[in-house]
Amino acid sequence: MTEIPKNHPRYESLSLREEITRCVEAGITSRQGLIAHGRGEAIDYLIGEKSLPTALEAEDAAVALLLTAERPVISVNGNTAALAPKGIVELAELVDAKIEVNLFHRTEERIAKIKEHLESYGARGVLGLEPNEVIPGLSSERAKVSREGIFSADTVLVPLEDGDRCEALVAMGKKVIAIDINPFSRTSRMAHISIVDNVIRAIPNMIKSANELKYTRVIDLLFMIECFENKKNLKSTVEEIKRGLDEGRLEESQGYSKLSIW
Ligand code: PTJ
Repeated sequence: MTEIPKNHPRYESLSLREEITRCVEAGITSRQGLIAHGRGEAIDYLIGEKSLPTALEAEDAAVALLLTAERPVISVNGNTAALAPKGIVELAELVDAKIEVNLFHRTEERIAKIKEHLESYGARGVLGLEPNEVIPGLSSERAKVSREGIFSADTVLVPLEDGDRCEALVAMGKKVIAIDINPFSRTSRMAHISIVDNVIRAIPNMIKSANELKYTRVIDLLFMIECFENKKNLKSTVEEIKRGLDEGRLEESQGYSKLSIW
């Protein structure tokens, strides 16, 4: 592990790299997960490494959907387990969702390690080790799911997903909430609610929102869901990113405001 000086301007980002690398070494995250993380970092850099107003809106709608769902499930992969284990457990408790480990680069050993990792943060009844159903029309290992979890869920939260499973879950008639920093990904295009935010901010934002919305009347939650338009939200997100680049907010967020980099 490299010791990152606390006063380094990129402290948080570099610390996350250390954590995800540690999780690869611990057998929690896949090596491919590092590549996915790098792609996420690059897009987050363009976004200015903060939650856009459109992301906050999507996060609230997503929480409303989870709170009104009958059988909500949070799907966890190796990257999410590394970046937001504590938050996932807390959110699952708040919205009364099951947690299921579901991997693209699936090995039983890694599922067991992720389960154990989540349990160390207080998770109970984590599913995924003994899949007994298959998502129709999906040829990857992600198709293997448990009957009492993802297979029978009415709403699934999928952080850092690949588009294929998102599409297959939608085809099964489920409501899908994606957390994907890439507004152009197939996942973002396919999901019912796409949260274009870094999972490290999205989960704490959703916890805050769940604490605020948990006493809201169901009819008001349903109205919030009804008012949310995913395509419109994605379009506004892309416009906001472009505006941020034009107005130089990116340089400011990176501490470059006094430099002319173009
Ligand atoms: O643990 P496994 O075996 O299930 O594998 C997980 C990965 C992430 C390796 C696998 O699902 C994969 O290859 O995913 P993709 O196709 O690279 O898609 C991941 C998406 O998540 C991309 O659109 C990334 O931009 C996005 N992403 C990466 N890091 C973050 C992120 N989105 C939100 N927060 C991040 N920190």
